[in-house]
Amino acid sequence: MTYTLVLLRHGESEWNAKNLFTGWVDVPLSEKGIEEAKRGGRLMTDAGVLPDVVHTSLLRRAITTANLALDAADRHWIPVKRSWRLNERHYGALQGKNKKETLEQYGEEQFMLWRRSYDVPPPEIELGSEYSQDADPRYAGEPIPRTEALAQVLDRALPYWDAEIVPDLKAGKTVLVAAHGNSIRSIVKYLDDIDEQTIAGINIPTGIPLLYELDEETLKPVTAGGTYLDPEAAKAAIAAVANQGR
Ligand code: DG2
Repeated sequence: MTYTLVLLRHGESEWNAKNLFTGWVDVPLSEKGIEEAKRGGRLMTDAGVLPDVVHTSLLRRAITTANLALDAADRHWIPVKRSWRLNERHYGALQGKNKKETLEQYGEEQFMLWRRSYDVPPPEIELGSEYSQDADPRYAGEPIPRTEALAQVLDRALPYWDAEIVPDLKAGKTVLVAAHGNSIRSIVKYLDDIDEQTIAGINIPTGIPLLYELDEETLKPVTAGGTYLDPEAAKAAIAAVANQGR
């Protein structure tokens, strides 16, 4: 027997479309992102993968994506759990900056270190600045970061995985996780035992469900890397994420 997990990066956001570093800034989906989210739901229906429970971040691009996808799959009624631990990685002082301009200003090496290195975080965001979250009531009392690399995302996502997601999987529920490029990369790294160098080359497309069947004993993937429900579309979209900024 296997357990079923579906990882879904939100549809394109308005800031993805504008090529801005987003992180914890709470931006909405673009029109294209809304359509991607609905299509994600139809892909789940067509594949016969119907979630019993959904876990989301606290950011509206993931929440709206989950709502639209589940509505399209006629599963809008399932229980929902949300946590900041599934938020996008905090992009520190880069939040709100244009990716192309940042690449031009700092050069390829620094740009990619900030975007994809495992443990080099961007500079910290200034408290009280336009795109910081220190006064945001949804994070009150939580140990919220001022910047994060993927390593820190994994450190805060893993306790949530163990405490909230694993029990749902073990109860035999089909679990949908609606989250973000880098919070999903951290989960993929953990599930597939991907090393720190290799994970730099793994990108997650928007709005295409990634299905994992997990071994019931080990909770490790039966098929390494899982299966995108639209593999062809995923290939093109992954390349586009990899090339952002260029
Ligand atoms: C993007 C990821 O996060 O950007 O924060 O800019 O998945 O919430 O759109 P998402 C952001 P990259 O790390 O791919 O540059």
